[in-house]
Amino acid sequence: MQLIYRFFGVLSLLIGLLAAGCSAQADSTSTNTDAAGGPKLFAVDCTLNPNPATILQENAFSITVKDAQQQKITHATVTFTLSMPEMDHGDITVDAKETEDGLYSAQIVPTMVGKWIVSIHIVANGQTDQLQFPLDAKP
Ligand SMILES: [Cu+2]
Repeated sequence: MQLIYRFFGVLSLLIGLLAAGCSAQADSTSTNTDAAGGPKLFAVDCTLNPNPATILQENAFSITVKDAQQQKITHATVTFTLSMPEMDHGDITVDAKETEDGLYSAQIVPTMVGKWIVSIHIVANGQTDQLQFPLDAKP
């Protein structure tokens, strides 16, 4: 029982940290760690504008990708996949474009109000990493 409690304690702390990353001011960024808690290949700063996201319109979602030495990672292949963890109506995947060195952006369009997860898939230098960011979508 105690183990389960601890697990959820750590999990909710992690989710809290990740949520803080994307629920900060629309024009601010913050650093997030690997959701899996493992050794992180890439450090990601994430920006959502507007924040919270607005449904049925384009919202700019951007990430800066760096390595463990804080060097920007260029020429990565980055996709964002939106899903609603509490529902089962499919995923929306978009390819992010590198708009400046190490900065990858795409427009995301949540289709309904509620809690969404953006799964960020990064392939760079022969390595793959995946991070998850929760976000809220409002009318
Ligand atoms: Cu839904």
